[in-house]
Amino acid sequence: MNANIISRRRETLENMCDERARMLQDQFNVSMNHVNALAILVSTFHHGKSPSAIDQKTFAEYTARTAFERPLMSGVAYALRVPHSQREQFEKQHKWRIKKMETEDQSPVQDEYIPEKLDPSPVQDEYAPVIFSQETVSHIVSVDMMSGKEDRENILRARATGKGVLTSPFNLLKSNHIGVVLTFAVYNADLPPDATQEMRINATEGYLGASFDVPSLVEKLLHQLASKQRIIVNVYDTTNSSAPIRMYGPSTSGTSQMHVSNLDFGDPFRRHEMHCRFKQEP
Ligand code: WA2
Repeated sequence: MNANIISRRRETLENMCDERARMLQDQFNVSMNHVNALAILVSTFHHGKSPSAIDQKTFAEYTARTAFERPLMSGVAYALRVPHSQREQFEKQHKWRIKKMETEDQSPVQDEYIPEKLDPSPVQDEYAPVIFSQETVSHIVSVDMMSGKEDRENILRARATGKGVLTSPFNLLKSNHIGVVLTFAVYNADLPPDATQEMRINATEGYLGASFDVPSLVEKLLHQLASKQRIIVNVYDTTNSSAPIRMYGPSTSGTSQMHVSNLDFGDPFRRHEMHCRFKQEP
């Protein structure tokens, strides 16, 4: 093939890939900013007012009406920090037990992930039961998010850093689709930007989290673009460069030309990439 054609073809692939990566990154960034604003909303109107101006009904209504602001999030929820010493009082007040998250050996039908059927959480130093949720993730209400490995790591890192943090890709509850969870800590005080980890941990009231259902929401995004049929798109978590985790797209092998576009989802602890290839050889 003519060298000119080859280089034009490579340029087209690069442009298409960079455009898609930029779109995904921008939509992630606006979604993340809105989840950050929700954490401030909970701080201001739940913890900052007595009595609280937010209950489950208000939270569900507000998060449904503002869902368009978070195009890459399948749902948002708020988990309260509950030390073991306050568990009994908390459960009496809410009239339900704090439940343990169960990811394996759940009911065979995913739709039957019903919090009422879960076991109470065993004794722990502290818990993070979900008290408010968007309707789309109502199945996590009353579940202790510290009882799930990925959610727990996110909670600990969010509250120690004061930043929005991301999990590695894992299977989300109920949908069983691969996804990532974004978490912001909610504090009881306006902490100075240079607050120590210890100050942050002590000031923590709870955790505002959002789930990003990667296959369905990335598909929806890419579908909006023309000439989708021409390229194959994959998204990887490349935090561990020797063991990248595929988050989106078909499992692919082959020797056809590939372009890699960088993705920045705003958590310096994680690395992501988009890989693009043409479907057909020239
Ligand atoms: N949200 C939705 N589906 C999930 C999930 C989750 N976590 N974890 C597993 N499947 C309330 O960080 C606090 C949301 C966790 C926040």
